Amino acid sequence: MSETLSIVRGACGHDCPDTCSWLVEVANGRANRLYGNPNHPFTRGTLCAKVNHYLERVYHPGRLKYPLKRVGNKGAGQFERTTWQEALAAIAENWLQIIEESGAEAILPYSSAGNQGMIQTASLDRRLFGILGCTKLERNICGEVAHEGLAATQGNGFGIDPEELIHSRFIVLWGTNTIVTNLHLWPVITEARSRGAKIVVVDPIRTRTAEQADWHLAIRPASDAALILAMMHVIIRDDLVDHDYVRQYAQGYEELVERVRDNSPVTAAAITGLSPEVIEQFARAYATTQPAVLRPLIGMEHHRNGAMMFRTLACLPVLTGAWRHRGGGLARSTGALQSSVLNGAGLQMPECTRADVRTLNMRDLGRDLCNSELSPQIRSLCVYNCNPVVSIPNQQAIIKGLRRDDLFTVVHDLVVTETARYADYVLPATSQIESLDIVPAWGHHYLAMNRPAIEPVGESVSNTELFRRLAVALGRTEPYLFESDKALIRTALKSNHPWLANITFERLWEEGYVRLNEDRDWRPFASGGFKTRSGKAQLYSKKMEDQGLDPLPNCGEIRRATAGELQLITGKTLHFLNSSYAHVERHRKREGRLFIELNSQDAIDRGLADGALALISNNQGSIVAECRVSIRVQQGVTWMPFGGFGDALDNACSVNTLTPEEPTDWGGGSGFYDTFVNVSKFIGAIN
Ligand SMILES: Nc1nc2c(c(=O)[nH]1)N[C@H]1C(S)=C(S)[C@@H](COP(=O)(O)OP(=O)(O)OC[C@H]3O[C@@H](n4cnc5c(=O)[nH]c(N)nc54)[C@H](O)[C@@H]3O)O[C@H]1N2
Ligand SMILES: Nc1nc2c(c(=O)[nH]1)N[C@H]1C(S)=C(S)[C@@H](COP(=O)(O)OP(=O)(O)OC[C@H]3O[C@@H](n4cnc5c(=O)[nH]c(N)nc54)[C@H](O)[C@@H]3O)O[C@H]1N2
Ligand SMILES: [Mo]
Repeated sequence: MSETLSIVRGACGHDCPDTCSWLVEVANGRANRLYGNPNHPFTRGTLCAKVNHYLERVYHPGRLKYPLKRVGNKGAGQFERTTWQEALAAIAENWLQIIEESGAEAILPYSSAGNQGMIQTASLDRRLFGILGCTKLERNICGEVAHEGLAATQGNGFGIDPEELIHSRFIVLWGTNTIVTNLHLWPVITEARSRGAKIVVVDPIRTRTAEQADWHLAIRPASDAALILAMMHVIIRDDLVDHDYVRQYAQGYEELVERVRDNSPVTAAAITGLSPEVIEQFARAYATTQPAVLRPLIGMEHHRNGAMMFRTLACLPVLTGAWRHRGGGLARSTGALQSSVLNGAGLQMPECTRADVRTLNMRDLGRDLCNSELSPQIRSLCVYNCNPVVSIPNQQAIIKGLRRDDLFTVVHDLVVTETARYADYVLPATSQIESLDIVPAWGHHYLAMNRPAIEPVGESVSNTELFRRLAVALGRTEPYLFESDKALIRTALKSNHPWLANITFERLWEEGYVRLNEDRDWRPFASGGFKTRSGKAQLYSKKMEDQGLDPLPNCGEIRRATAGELQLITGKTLHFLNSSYAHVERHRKREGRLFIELNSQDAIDRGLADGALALISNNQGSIVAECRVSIRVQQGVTWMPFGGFGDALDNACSVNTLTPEEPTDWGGGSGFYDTFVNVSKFIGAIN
């Protein structure tokens, strides 16, 4: 029999800035190879340490092939196979009863960006839960705080195209570990370096990226705004201001001058742990080298004062006029920009949702599930595109809530995740090579189409298909709840934005990816154009003043450890993608046991040696991890990997056992990194 071999163009759907373009070789219905598409200008044919082995995820023995129904206790992970028909009927019956007895707000749909394809992230789900009147979810765990912080100064969260960094001469990677988390930007940066650019990293941890940089400023956590205020002090004192730019395009310069007068490098040194000389040198180098670009991602936003740090950071390129220069300014997520081009509202149809429906913040899941005073109490949870037991703060509260006998939990995922173990029904989801989508990127300006390469494995269904089936089971008849994936994609592309002109479904289908139509040399704020009410950058913000906030940039509330405690930073790892891949042996082996990195002095003070087991605890819970004495961390700060290390040490925990539901100053995010812990020798056996 002759083989039918085809190569199918697709795109990675993981929650990552790179959105790699890939090719899948399929023979007789089976994917045999998946590799990077060499033609994609940004991802250039390379995939990351995780996605290089994506087919192990697709064909993993633990992959869910049919719906499961719980037979054991919640958390025991005991399920039996059931049919789609039975599962859907049971879910619909349960939900209709809840709606009748408590109202639809007692149902909480809970999702994030586990699949960041546009229609699989947010389309039919929003329409269905909207029309039912279920509780709305504030999805602020990633990106929103940074966006809101920048918007306070700029009016929006836009920045330059990261590919434009090639033109930069001074690149500051500010709280981002590019080599691990944003791999394909690194070649752009090294190319800029070969053309003479200097690479600076501002990070409390000596990350892989910091090691590769020309200059690493090992700042104390959450003190960045103090550094930035002192930089502005130097820039103003030494008259390195672009007065012409500031006069034309900024508001509040005089007030800013007053604000930074006392924020000298000496003052900032005491807060940041950097020497006054380093701060002086950094400020002058930044202001006198053009084009200079700031590249922050997630690091700063996971602190209590996250939004204020971004608001303050955004003042720098205004003061120096860096926005004028090609490759200058600030380059953060391109997500908001891509969203503004595409027709997300057309997909989600917010008009389906009543305005008076309550909203809960995803950060507070544990607290809300355990809160019997909530009116109405959460009686059912529907989780998809997310694994909150691993990724949301206060893990033990989430688990306690999920154990409630009177909570009906449905999880749709590819495997029985840490969250799914507590579900009443677990429904099988397709992988990226089994479903259709368009995938906007938050790390560049290309829009991709992901074509399905194989049939769904087993009885798995995509998110959109799940919500069509649920709509039928619930007896809904509105045609917009049943739109096909192709129709949804056409809706997403239906926008009058010039950057989308001539970018059609057919073209994406044929070419796999298309660059948005913007001018290569697009400079969002070269000549003003800030999206604030006045059209000017807000060094002084009347809007913030009206909201009762400080109208000027400041340090925000910096939390510090009390005696004996250490500040715990948790971050992304090379072989896991957030909570994902922990079940794949290869990746698990590479990441090894859960560990904690301690500075040598902090280790000595606690009688801990390299390789010893440490007990890490605070008032929320405790966790055991292997101690690594490390030069990466400064005294007073520790680092642990975030991800599904679960039973690596037989203690079914993630670092989020220790992180509190600390809200950020504004933007609604989580102060994950303002976690303080006691670390001591672990005595006893692990059971
Ligand atoms: N302590 C600490 N906590 C953190 C962070 C940190 O740095 N430290 N980072 C935070 C950040 S930035 C983020 S973005 C979050 C990420 O947190 P999550 O969104 O929970 O993590 P992911 O692993 O990206 O995706 C979640 C799930 O989506 C599933 N999934 C993938 N594709 C599909 C699909 O098509 N359909 C369905 N139904 N499911 C699918 C995956 O299998 C996975 O189980 O974690 C946050 N939590
Ligand atoms: N391999 C891999 N890649 C990923 C992910 C993954 O899990 N694995 N996750 C994806 C997701 S969802 C996201 S959001 C991105 C995130 O991409 P990054 O933002 O690069 O992610 P992190 O590794 O959390 O890096 C944040 C850095 O900020 C530092 N930091 C912490 N606090 C402070 C502070 O107060 N000031 C400063 N200046 N720095 C600070 C941390 O030490 C860390 O090195 O990565 C994406 N890419
Ligand atoms: Mo994220």
